[in-house]
Amino acid sequence: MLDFLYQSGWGAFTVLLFFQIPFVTVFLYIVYRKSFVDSGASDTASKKMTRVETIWMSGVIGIFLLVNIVSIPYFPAISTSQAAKLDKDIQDVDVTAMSWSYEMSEREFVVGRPVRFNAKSSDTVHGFAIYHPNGRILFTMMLIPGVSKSSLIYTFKDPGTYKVRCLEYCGLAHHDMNDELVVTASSN
Ligand SMILES: [Cu+2]
Repeated sequence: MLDFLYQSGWGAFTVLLFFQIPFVTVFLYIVYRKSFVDSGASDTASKKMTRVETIWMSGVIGIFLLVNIVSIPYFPAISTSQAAKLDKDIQDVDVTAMSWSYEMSEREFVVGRPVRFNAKSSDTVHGFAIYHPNGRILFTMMLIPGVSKSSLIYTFKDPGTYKVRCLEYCGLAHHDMNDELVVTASSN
C-alpha cells in the first residue's frame, strides 16, 4: 500500500520532506531567535529580518529544494522502478555475497541492456558496489542477511572491466572481497 512512497518521484519527495521537517523547524527557530545567546541585561530586542536576509534565505531554501527535487530520479529505488516499467529486455543476475566473495549467476553484460542485480547476503552484512573502469563508483547495495533480495537495475553505458567491491566492513578479509564484471559493446 505504501509502495508509491519508494516507487514514484512524488512518493520519494514526500518522504524527503517528512524527514526534513525537524531540521527545517530548528533552522527556522534559530533564524527567528537570531541567536542561542540570551540577550540578558542588554535586553536587545530581537530584530525582524531585513529584506536582504529574507531574499537570501528564500534563495537558500529554494536551491535546497530544487537540488533535492532534481535528484529524485537518481534515487536507486526510483530509477529501478522506472527502468522496470520500460518495455526493455532486462537481464536478471542473482548475486549472493558471503565472507569473502561473491557468487554471481552472470559476469558478462552488454552495453545498453538493463541488468537487474538481485542481491542477498548469506552470512553477514556485505556490500555490493560496482566501479566503472575509470574508477568511479556507479552504485553500492547494502546486503543484510535474513532480508529478502534487494534489486537494482543498472544499464551499463561503456564496455570494459568493472570492479566489484564490498563497501561494508565484514571481517578479516573484507579488503580482499572483490570481483570483476565484463561489459562488451552491444552486437547491433
Ligand atoms: Cu566487506
